[in-house]
Formats: sequence, structure tokens, C-alpha cells
Amino acid sequence: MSEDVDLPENHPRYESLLTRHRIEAGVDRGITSRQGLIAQGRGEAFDYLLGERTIDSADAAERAAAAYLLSAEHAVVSVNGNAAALVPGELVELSEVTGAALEVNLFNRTEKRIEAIADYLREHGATDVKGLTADGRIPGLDHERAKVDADGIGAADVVLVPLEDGDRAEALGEMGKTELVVDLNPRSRSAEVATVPIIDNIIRAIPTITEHARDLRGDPDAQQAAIDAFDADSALTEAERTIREGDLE
Ligand code: PTJ
Repeated sequence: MSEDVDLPENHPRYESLLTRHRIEAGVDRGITSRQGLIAQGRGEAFDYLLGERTIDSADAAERAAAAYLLSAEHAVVSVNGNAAALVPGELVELSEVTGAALEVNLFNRTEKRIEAIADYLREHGATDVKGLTADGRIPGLDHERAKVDADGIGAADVVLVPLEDGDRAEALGEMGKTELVVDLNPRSRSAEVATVPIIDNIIRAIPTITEHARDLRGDPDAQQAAIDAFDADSALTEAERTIREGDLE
């Protein structure tokens, strides 16, 4: 993770500094919106209280998410300006390991930013990036926020949505899609409506989902077991308990 910035790896806040640098660079490159800076700040506060680690219930969620992606008919990983800036190569790797498509889908949608993100993902090895056609719609949302690719998120049975807006997460759920949400706030509407809420920093969550997918690939029984073992309500309760009571070091 250290190729893009000169930070001392032994700094106690190394990961946090690297993350901030990536989001800042994302804004400079036209990938991340300025609101993305604010969203990152909010996320960081939760991560600090979680102890900046993947708690056990989040790891179980990441394993269940990997199982859903592998067993889907048509899985799609939605990519916004924050996700692209923070984990571009990791998203491409997840897509390769699980067979899920990558689709750029923005809350504050501009064609320019979609193109910039698609280019950035291609620079990181993506061969097929969806999101540019925008010929499908999510019912119940205003025009710009409703746009998706008909053969991408529009047709997906399983969607991984990192850092998603609550309205859209709810609308996607109403379309009957299985939603896997990465969000550090266990009380966010996106986390609450998710089939699998992953309360973890996206920089840890995506590589961990990929690791579980490597382990579960080709084993439908193990995939089903990971799905059955996961309980969304207890994962949300456990994350909130950790945030409220956790021991900060
Ligand atoms: O690029 P766009 O236009 O699609 O916009 C993306 C943002 C994130 C700006 C947009 O979707 C937005 O405004 O989101 P919200 O409503 O601020 O929600 C973002 C959620 O993600 C909040 O609950 C944060 O706590 C959480 N979050 C922020 N950074 C991270 C995070 N969760 C996991 N990992 C992070 N690094």
C-alpha cells in the first residue's frame, strides 16, 4: 500500500494518513468529490472508535459477502469516488477472483468523474468497466441518482455497495437485490437495510473479502455455510457495542 506516498510506516497513524492522502489525491485527480473528504472524516471517527481493526463480526460479514459474490448469477461491485481513490487495485482483484463486474456508480454523478474513475480502474488492470451506458434506472429515485447500466447493476442479483447513500441502498433493496454494504457506521441506513452489513474500513474490507473468496472458491457447501453462519442484526449490534464500549489503546 505504500507505493504512492512517502509516509513513515511506523507512524502510529500510518494507515489513517495514507487513507487521507489517497482521498486528497483522488480529489486532485477528479475521481473523488469534495463531499468525499467529509464522508472520509466521518468514517475515520467510527474507525478510531472501532480500534482501526477488523472485528470478528466484520470478518464473518466479509466471508459471507465473498460467498454471496461467488454464488451469484450476476454479481456487481459498485464503485464510487471514495472507493476508487482508496482501493482501486484491490477492487480489480476482487472482481477477478469472484467474477463480479465493476460498475462506476456515483451519488453526485458527472460524466467527467465517471470517465476519470473508469480510466483509473483500467490503469489498475480492469478490462471491463461498466457505468458509462446508464441505460437502466433504479425505481423511486430522482433521474440522476437512479442511473445504472441495464446489464450491470440493473440486472444484478447481488450488489456490493461500498459507502452508499441510504436512499439508494434502500431502493436497491426494494428491487429485490442482495446488498452487501461496506460502511463504518452501523447506524447508517445503508448498513441497516443490507443483507450483509460490513462494518469495517473499505481499505481492510475489500482485501479481506478477496482472501475469503480465494478460500471459498469452488466449494458451494462452504459458501452456503458462510452465508448461514452470518446474522446481520447481531453483526450490527456487535459493531455498535464495540464502538460504544471498546477499549482504545
Ligand atoms: O463519489 P460519489 O459521488 O458517489 O459520492 C460518494 C460519497 C461517499 C461522498 C457519498 O456516497 C456520500 O455522501 O456518502 P455519505 O452519505 O457521507 O455516507 C458515507 C458513509 O461511508 C458514512 O456512513 C461513513 O461513515 C462511511 N465511510 C466513510 N469512509 C469510509 C466509510 N466506510 C468504510 N470505509 C471508509 N473508508
